[in-house]
Amino acid sequence: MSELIEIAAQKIAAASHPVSFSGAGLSAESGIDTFRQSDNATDTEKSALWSSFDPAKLASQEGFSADPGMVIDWYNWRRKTLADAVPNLAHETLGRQRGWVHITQNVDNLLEAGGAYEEDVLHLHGSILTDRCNGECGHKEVVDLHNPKGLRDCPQCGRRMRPSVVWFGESLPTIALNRATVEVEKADLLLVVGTSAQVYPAAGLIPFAIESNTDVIIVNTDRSLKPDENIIEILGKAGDVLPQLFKYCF
Ligand code: BJW
Repeated sequence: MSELIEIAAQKIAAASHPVSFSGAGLSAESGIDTFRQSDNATDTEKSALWSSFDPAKLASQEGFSADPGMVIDWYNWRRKTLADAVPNLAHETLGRQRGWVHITQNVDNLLEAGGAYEEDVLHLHGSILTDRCNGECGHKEVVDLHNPKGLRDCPQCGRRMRPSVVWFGESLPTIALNRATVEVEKADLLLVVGTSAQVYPAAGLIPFAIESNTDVIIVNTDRSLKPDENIIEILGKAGDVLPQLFKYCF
């Protein structure tokens, strides 16, 4: 493993257009639950969000129509956890790098809190820090994470307010997805951290990079992708592994 880390660290130090692509595992060590529990689940994953909740009921327009109060309560419970969370060593390591673009599926702000510039972070699945109108009027509100408002109507048009996140069956934000695609196309290195790579179109960025012969380094507590000769896979916690991978970058 230390040999793999050494090879990966040298590739990271030499990259001229490096891009990171992260998922829930990046924030797991900050106390934010992941979504999916693998067969070899670690302690952090044992509390995976959807081992106790049904995703279709919570992160979809159908679920919101069926029980909007439950969906808002679930998001507000997650918001209160995030309110007290602090960036972990993985966020801080990535956040300190300049010249990197960070594509993330995470709806938290821990990469930015770890030092990344807002303009360098592309949130493909939106943000839990704001609410928006579930209709078309475009009204948005910043959420007080410690004291989020419950189910309510949009003050502008009367439709329901909802979190500004991307639910199943909804389109990803066009600007972020287009820019992510361009950045991965230009990248000479893609560092994939803490994603099960099961949710599309975001997960499609990984095969896209592999097909372009971009070096791909994966950091995950569990095997998440099929072995491929263009992939270096490092098994371990992001907060342990990333500081080692960036040892030549400080
Ligand atoms: C650690 C660690 C540590 C733990 N260190 N590692 C093609 C094929 C099949 C299906 C589809 C397809 N294209 C589209 C679909 C449908 C669907 C989809 O992908 N379904 C799959 C589940 C099969 N996709 C969609 O619906 C998307 N929309 C869409 O395609 O629209 C099309 C359209 C076209 C035209 C008009 C309209 C629409 C939208 C997807 C939205 C996903 N939203 C969610 C919820 C966001 C809001 C919220 O937060 O509540 O996003 S789902 C959830 O999964 C969340 C995450 O961002 C996303 C990805 O999860 P992630 O980050 O990978 O987390 P986990 O938990 O799965 O994995 C954690 C990993 O970390 C694990 O591997 C651990 O081992 C590891 N780990 N601790 C390092 N310490």
